[in-house]
Amino acid sequence: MGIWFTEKQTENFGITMKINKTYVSEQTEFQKLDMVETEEFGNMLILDGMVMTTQKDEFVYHEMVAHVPLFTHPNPKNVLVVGGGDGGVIREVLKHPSVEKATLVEIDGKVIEYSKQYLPEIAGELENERVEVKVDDGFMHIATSENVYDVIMVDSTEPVGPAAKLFEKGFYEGISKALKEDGIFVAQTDNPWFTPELITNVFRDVSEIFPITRLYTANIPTYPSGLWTFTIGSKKHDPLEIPAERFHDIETKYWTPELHTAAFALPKFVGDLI
Ligand code: AG3
Repeated sequence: MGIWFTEKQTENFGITMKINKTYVSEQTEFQKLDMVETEEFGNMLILDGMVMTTQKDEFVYHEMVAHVPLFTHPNPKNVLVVGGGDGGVIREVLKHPSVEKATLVEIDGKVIEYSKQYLPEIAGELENERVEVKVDDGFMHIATSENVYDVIMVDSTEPVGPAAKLFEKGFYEGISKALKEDGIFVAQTDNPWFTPELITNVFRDVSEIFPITRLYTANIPTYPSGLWTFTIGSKKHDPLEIPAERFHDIETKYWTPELHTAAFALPKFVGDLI
């Protein structure tokens, strides 16, 4: 039998996993944090009852958040990750040799602490010398940054609790200001089955600020519906017009140069949302 965990993804639908062990179950200053070992997906971080990452499928999300914008920019040097305290996006960012500095601004220091302890192959690069980790409010960090970043990645939770303001138009305006003149940003924008309006609204808001706005998807089995979306806002470089020679060799398990473009081919009902 064992113990089973269910994330209620909607009022009437959920995903259920067998739990072998609970390492941490704690109310932090910002959210409920659980770190568990699952039978099927390895160690897993849960925030406010929602699956954030698992050892088995984390590579999909982290590669797709990092490599799509980083290959779209011709020479990304200064990169910011908002949220993402597990360190997975940072690990992927560092695979790009042009990146001189990657700053992580995570509001909840406990996410960083427990990820280092229980998700070492995800969080390991947080100690890298090219990385600066700040335990701080990403919204405020953006509001006080001007013309500094080449690429910004928003690796947030869902638009409830501490991350709610990271889905508002004012935040995207701040991101635009924090980016350099040819900057690019990407945000995780949930799934088209249960949160279609979110995708529509974010896409509209971003396209009112950025001349190039694009939506792409990836398959993430432990997230609601498995079909995940990401929204890109770019001032100059189009992710669909990348010179082939820009793709340099990196070690990945999901991202490929072909997939970089294919990920923007949307199922009809998803394309109809934007
Ligand atoms: N951040 C996005 C997770 C959203 C999942 N939603 C859910 N389970 N309802 C992931 C953080 C990984 N670095």
